Amino acid sequence: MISLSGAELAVALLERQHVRIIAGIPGGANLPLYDALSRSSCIRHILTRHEQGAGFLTQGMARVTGAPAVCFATSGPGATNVLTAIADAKLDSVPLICVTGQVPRSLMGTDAFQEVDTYGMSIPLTKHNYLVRSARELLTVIPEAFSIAASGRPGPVLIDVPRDVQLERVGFAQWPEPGEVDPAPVAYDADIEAAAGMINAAKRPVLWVGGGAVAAGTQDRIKQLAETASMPVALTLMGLAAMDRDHPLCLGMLGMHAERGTNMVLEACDLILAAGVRFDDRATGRVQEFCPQAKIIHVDIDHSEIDKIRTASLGILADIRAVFDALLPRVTANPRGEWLEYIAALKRAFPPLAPTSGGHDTPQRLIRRVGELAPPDAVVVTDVGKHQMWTAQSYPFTRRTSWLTSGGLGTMGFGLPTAIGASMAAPTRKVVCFSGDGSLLMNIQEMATAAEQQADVTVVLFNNNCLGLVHQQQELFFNANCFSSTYSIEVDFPGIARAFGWHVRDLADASDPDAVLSEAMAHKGPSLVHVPVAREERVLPMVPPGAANRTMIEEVANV
Ligand SMILES: Cc1ncc(C[n+]2csc(CCOP(=O)(O)OP(=O)(O)O)c2C)c(N)n1
Repeated sequence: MISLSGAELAVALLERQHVRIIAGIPGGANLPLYDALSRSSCIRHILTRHEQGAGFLTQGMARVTGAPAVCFATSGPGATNVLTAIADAKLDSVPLICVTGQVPRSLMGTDAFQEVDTYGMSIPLTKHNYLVRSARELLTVIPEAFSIAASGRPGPVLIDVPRDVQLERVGFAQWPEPGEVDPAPVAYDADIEAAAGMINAAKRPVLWVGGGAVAAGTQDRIKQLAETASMPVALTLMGLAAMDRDHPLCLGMLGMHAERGTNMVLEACDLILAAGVRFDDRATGRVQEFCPQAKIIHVDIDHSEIDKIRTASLGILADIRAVFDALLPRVTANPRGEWLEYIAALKRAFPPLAPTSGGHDTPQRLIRRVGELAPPDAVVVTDVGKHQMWTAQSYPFTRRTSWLTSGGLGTMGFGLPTAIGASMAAPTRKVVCFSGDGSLLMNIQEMATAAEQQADVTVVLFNNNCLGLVHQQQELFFNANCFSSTYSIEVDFPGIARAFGWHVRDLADASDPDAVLSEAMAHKGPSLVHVPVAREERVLPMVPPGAANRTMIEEVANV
């Protein structure tokens, strides 16, 4: 008979799930868990400076590996602080497992010290959540949580464990099996046949892929399918690393800040093979006017996505990789010369605004240059704002890039802790984080965590001393009434980073910016590259929110 406390059991079950790093912050309600964790011989704890930082650091690990990763938070403020990272994981389908402490069962519902209804608050933000009522329940809850987080469409799971449950002793004869990924649904052969027939018959097909296709590991198959059928590939924000940016059939990103030609190609296509996309409004624009001439084949592992926004001509519920494997031998090679010529003409009429070579005179060219200096398998992270869209438009993504951005929730503050987590999970890979001054300040305390861990993270900070993307929207859509989007003091970011023990380089006074950038990129350990940027640097084109994707604003007069 094995006899353990609930806390010891929880830690042992996490070890059996091959968890090797947990990020978090201790407090009264999870101290038994921390006490048990201190005796683990294989799990390392990363003490962040804020629970939101712990949540995003954990997301960084989960996003880079595709496997569930775990964070801890205490009850009350610990739990409320981590909720943003959980919501973010839900919208971007990230297998985050959050274990929170709760007040003892006898105090629940009494407004006890640091009591909030973590279970209730997390229902709409998680894929699944648990309130554990006895230590014995942990034997089923923890393996099940790992299985749910990683199976089908991945997502966050929260496990709330009252303090007295952590202390309760439990005896059991046998360890449960670790939670595994459930088998994915399999497509009907008739649907694969029908999809292949539709692709073969199409004159102007487009392959449209998103985060789901990347999560399914379909990068090589996307290239094969595109090349066989001469089917150009449009990418959502989350799908940007699904194809080499410089491949001739890669159309880049569609939607609000697309390549202009890409949105026009989608206007003209007669078939879309949409794989692992969720028809998000930032991608489709006014959805009634999205791809007006196209039939839609929608492939997704989550049945709730099919027909959710646009009714598909053919919906296929299955693992995208298996679907592409089944499709490839049935798709006939076709040069589609007329279609590719039409696309080339569109590209000539609407030349890409993204640079094709790196430089230092604009943020976009600098991003391209950083990409040239980084290895092809770099982990590229962003915060949220103009810098995020510039990166999406200009970074030379390859099929080996890991691209970590807050696509669904659009959470400022995502970048730094996520980048630290990515470097913890992939210590041999280069991690670059493009950030803005507004975003960086939202989780800047995690610079201390990065210094402590000697995380190999290069943060490229585009400092325009304003909330740039909001400022741009006010310029465009609120008669340039730029209220509350500029700062009246200039924060000394290089000074702050130095105080946290970071390596710092400033392009403000660099006589040879390329040498400075190259040296910063070669540095091992946390490093900041400070890049002053004019407020007038805009993200263009821009489709006004709610408008059709063909309605692109291409220039703005300075105000
Ligand atoms: C937590 C959070 N609050 C508010 C917003 C709304 N918002 C979107 S972009 C943005 C400005 C971002 O500024 P900065 O990080 O400096 O980047 P820039 O746009 O200047 O590149 C704001 C406030 C958000 N996305 N996330």
